[in-house]
Amino acid sequence: MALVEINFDGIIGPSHNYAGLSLGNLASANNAGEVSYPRAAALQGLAKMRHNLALGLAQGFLLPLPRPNHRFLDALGLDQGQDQRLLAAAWSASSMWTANAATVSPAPDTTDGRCHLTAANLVTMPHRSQEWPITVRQLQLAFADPEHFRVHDAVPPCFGDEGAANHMRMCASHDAPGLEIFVYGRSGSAFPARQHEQASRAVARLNRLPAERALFVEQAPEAIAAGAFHNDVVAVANERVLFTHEQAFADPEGTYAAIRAKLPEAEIVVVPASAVSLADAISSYLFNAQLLTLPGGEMALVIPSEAWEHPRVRVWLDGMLAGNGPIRQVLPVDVRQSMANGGGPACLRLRVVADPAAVDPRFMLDVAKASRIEAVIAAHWPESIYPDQIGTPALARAVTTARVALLEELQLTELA
Ligand code: SUG
Repeated sequence: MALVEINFDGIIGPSHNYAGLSLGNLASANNAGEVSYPRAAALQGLAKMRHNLALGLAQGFLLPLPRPNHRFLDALGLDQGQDQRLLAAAWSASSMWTANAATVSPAPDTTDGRCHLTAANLVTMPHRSQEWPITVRQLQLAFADPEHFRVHDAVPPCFGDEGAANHMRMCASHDAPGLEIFVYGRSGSAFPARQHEQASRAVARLNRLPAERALFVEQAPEAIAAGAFHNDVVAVANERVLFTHEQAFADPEGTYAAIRAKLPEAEIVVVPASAVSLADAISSYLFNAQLLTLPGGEMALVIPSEAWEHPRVRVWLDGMLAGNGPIRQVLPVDVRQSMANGGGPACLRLRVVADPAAVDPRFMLDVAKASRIEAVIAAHWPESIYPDQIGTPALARAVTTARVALLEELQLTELA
């Protein structure tokens, strides 16, 4: 059985829009009220998946959730118009950011030798708190084989959990036992801490991680205050490499020492604030990157084009590439529609280390299937959404039909 890293990207849903719903996510707030382009957004997402396929990597996907979410509206006693923000919450395509779908502990790390996935409750933001029940149904389909996988419901809503966005796994190679780093926040600034320590600890227990394979680390409060609403906006890890901003963790030196104590081969690449400030890191999304091991063994960093075009970030990246560090390639991708809501390349994917043959093949991507999905998007995804279209029956019909067309194409109508 070959265990490899599979990236499951969220297909960007037909209701993708800019409603400014995420307090503490500066891009979401700054772009509130803009016109969105769901078709272009979804095609950008597919192009990113194709880019990974072309690198020779295993690629999967998760489907958009049904929107508008009538159950959510009914449960709040809303029919139309009384509360534009809650209405927009029921229309959000936010499940595209699958880094927040679940926390994944691969089989080599767990006491029962299965890959565990615990769905994230996402309770801090109303528009995201509705995602997990349907996400669980989808994960149960994709990872149905009980010999290889266990899917858990989200932890109770008293503790906020945002999934893999606040979780990093380090290891000698993907198929070897690893160290799982859970990064939680404490509130205190103008913005909420979306990941609670108790949630992280519960996820580690549910995922059957032995104590020696888990590390719990506090996120720097100044990072949250600067707009790092998830840790994956300021740090990313892959195998033995941690790529991090100097101000990501409350106790950076203590964190690096704890990692090295548990994983002596760890290589920690720290970007100093003097080269790239927290504000630059957050506006460019340098760290919201996919740090990938290519089939030849080299590591590549897939960054948003915004980071490549940022003058100070570019200087730092050019210096890194000219040096002798472990990250040998930088590959920019265009995910601007998602970026405008605070979602870069790393937000758009959930990493699962598993044997691709153990996954339901309907959730795995190849080039031919990418073309079929693109054809459905081109035919059915709205070209644009203006803010005043949210809540209208015409748009509700359009986005519902679009999703059903995709489920039919992929023979996944049990998710209808
Ligand atoms: O939860 N944006 C998402 C972005 C998630 C990014 N994920 C990671 N960092 N892993 C969020 O804040 C904005 C939606 C809106 O405003 O309409 C939004 O939900």
